[in-house]
Amino acid sequence: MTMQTTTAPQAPVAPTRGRLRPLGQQEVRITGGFWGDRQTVNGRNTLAHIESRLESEGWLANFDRAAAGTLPEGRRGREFSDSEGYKYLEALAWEIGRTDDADLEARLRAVVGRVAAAQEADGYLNTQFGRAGQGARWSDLEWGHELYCLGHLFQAAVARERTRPGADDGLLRIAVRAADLVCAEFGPGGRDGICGHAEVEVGLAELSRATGEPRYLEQARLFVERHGRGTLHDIEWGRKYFQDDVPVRDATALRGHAVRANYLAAGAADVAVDTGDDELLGALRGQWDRTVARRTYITGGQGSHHQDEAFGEDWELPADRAYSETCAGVGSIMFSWRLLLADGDARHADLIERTLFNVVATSPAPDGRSFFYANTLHQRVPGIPAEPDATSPRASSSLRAPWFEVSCCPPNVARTLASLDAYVATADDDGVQLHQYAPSTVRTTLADGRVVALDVETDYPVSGRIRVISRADAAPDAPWTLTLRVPAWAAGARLRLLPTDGGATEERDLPPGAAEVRRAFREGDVVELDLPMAPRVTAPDERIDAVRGCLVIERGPEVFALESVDLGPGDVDDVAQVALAASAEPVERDGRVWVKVVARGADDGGWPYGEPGGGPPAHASVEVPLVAYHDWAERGPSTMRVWIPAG
Ligand code: FUB
Ligand code: ZN
Repeated sequence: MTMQTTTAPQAPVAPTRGRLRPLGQQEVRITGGFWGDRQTVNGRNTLAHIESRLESEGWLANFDRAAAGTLPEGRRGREFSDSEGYKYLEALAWEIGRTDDADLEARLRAVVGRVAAAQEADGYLNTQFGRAGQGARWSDLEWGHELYCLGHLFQAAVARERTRPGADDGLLRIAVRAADLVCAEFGPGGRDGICGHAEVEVGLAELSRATGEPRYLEQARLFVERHGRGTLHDIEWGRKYFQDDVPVRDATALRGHAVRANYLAAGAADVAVDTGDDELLGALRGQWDRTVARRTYITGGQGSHHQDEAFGEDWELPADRAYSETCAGVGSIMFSWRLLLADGDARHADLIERTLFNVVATSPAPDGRSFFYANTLHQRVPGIPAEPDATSPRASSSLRAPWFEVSCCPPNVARTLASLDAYVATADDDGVQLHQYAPSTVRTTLADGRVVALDVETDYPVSGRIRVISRADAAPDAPWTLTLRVPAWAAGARLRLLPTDGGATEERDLPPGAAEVRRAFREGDVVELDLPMAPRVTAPDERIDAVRGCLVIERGPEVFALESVDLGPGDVDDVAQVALAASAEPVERDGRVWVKVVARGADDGGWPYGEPGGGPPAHASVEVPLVAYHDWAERGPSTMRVWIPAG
């Protein structure tokens, strides 16, 4: 902990202390490429799509009914539907910060006005509870989601305040009034309870940072500390579903519902950092380590159980039953980002990259109007396309769907993409760190006044060449340090320094981790990073029983999959019939990754067990193209597998 934040960055997370200082939208901009394209689609299509579904489902109208005093009659949606409106507001706030779009500004103000009208005189805000004919306020902490919804409201208000400080739309005022009520109800001497779905913790902690109100941080701390004391009822999946089984500081891994677990860990990290609770922070680091080592899919996805949307036990990572909810990926990024800011450890940025490319990027269709909720790693039967106007039952859609009865994932993707600039780079007292590679600009001033201006040019992950160009002269006696993340998969990375004054080029090999270049950068100096992008074969730890004997092809940060639309036509049209050929070195050709596979006919034997090495005879090997996992299911219904049996 070396640094005190001075001015709030336009970023979702602004800890008061930490190894790294986040840089916000005013200092870092993604200017195009893989992520820039997705941000554009998000801003142009996804936000409008979300609003139109919030309207057609009646979830925004719930606020109008609350204001008119007619609830509960006509209330639509699940008990947590208010939160989707708040996540939408958060996404709008970041997108307005990014683009200054007048139409989005008007939409945000209109929705905020409807939310404001629904707030009660004492600050209470929820359309599902508290009126005649509804459950009493705070009467169902296990499932009611009242505090969860407010956590999302607080994050939306923080996004607005950080991007448009002092805006007169009233969103921050709504949040503060609700937060004051939460502190009065659940503070010292109040109700000794927690929400069955963590989220209020992370919202309160950030609202405290944004407003300077210490009571909100203290309330977040109380909620974190109350977990694990069994204040919630036991349920069929046990209290670990709510993380109410073990105190946060005593837990050794994330467990239970995967979104809840990650949101709680993120909030606990905020509390630990801002209160100087190193014991708690240490416990969270340990939980992150074990969760990543034993409970995370190769995509970065988390959650192996459909029934309770939960983590499995260590090594329980079945590909065909992967739940890997998109929201759990977002939550994992939230948790990892907070540890990265606290510690500066590149492993946290590695997981963020893996999860961004293989969970967050996988969820939305290219047009940004349909989404994966669960992200299976093995589709055994072709999915059924959802009707454009359909509302799919939660996660049961096997293809992307435009909306869900539980539609937490689409607005979660939207707010993540709209705020993504803030996850690219950070600063410390001696320089700037690049964590994610995208065409981008970085302009910031270090604590002592040294100016850093960088342009990042890259087509990553198409190639692994990243060029960082200095756009400012440092005084000769004022060097600073540029730190570049070398991902753990990037064995053989090389760095080249090309000084603008024609001085000698320096070149060196880089081990994975953080690579530093320290110098008095001159305008025009170039640092070139070359990450090896040849496709590679990855094997699982043998303790992951479900995929023992299978391999994955990866290339850079992207996981690849075999999709049936790339097989056949012929008698081999299903990924179940295919194994990697013994000499399955992947190659790259025509912009695609290819592997040799051997296929077996579809005929069954009478009994699928027998001598080791038996089974139906294999055909001659053929070469097939793979698809980046984030692009699968874009060419019609198909079967798909990420883990392919080794032949
Ligand atoms: O309970 C609110 C959200 O709905 C959760 O985060 C998701 O897993 C889904 O169940
Ligand atoms: Zn979700």
